[in-house]
Amino acid sequence: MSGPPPKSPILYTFRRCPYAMRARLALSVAQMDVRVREVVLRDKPAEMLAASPKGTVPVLVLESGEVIDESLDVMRWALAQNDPQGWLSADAAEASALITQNDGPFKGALDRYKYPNRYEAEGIDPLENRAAGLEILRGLSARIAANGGQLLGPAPTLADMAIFPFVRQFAHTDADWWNAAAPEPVKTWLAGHKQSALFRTIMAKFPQWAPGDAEPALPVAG
Ligand SMILES: N[C@@H](CCC(=O)N[C@@H](CS)C(=O)NCC(=O)O)C(=O)O
Repeated sequence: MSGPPPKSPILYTFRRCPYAMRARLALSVAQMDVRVREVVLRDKPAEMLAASPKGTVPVLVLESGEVIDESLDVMRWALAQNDPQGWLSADAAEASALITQNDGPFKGALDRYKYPNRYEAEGIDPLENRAAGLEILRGLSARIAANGGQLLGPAPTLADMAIFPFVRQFAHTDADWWNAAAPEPVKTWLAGHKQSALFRTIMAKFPQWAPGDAEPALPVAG
């Protein structure tokens, strides 16, 4: 990275990005002192690209200059220091399997359902992709019902927090269809996360950051 290391970790984030949301959820619950640089994806700051040339959010730049530019790594970095709600208490292999399914097949179906024009060359059918996504959600829903409310038990853990921002996007693509077609357990699970104080906290709005601007602190839970 260029320039002197920051005094507090700096988070390059985009409010509506589900990967950035999961990072902010963990940083906030862990009460990390992080400064926010809100990014517009079509106008990424040179400082962010210097720290992480791959150009995706979230990017966390630590005081040491170390850069963490994968959302799950940001979550694990925060929770390794402070995990007040026990998000790391569930079986790590089970959590990884669910997150891999989310970030792979579910995200693939979500994008093709939500943004079919981006995949015109593939000749895809958005509704087939919606059906594929729903099939995955039926599996999550059965787990939620069997485990007492969350994916890996009665209380939320890493998998829930890493996955629900993507299910939220899927649900919002056509809210009427979601309300009619989604299984109740996954609907209730999503509604609970969307209404939580933690989620509201991390959805605070910030203006696009530019060099020289003040850097607001990431709002922390509680
Ligand atoms: N594997 C990355 C994926 C992050 C990602 O793809 N973020 C999207 C926004 S939701 C992005 O920054 N895309 C770059 C762009 O649209 O220019 C992670 O987990 O952090």
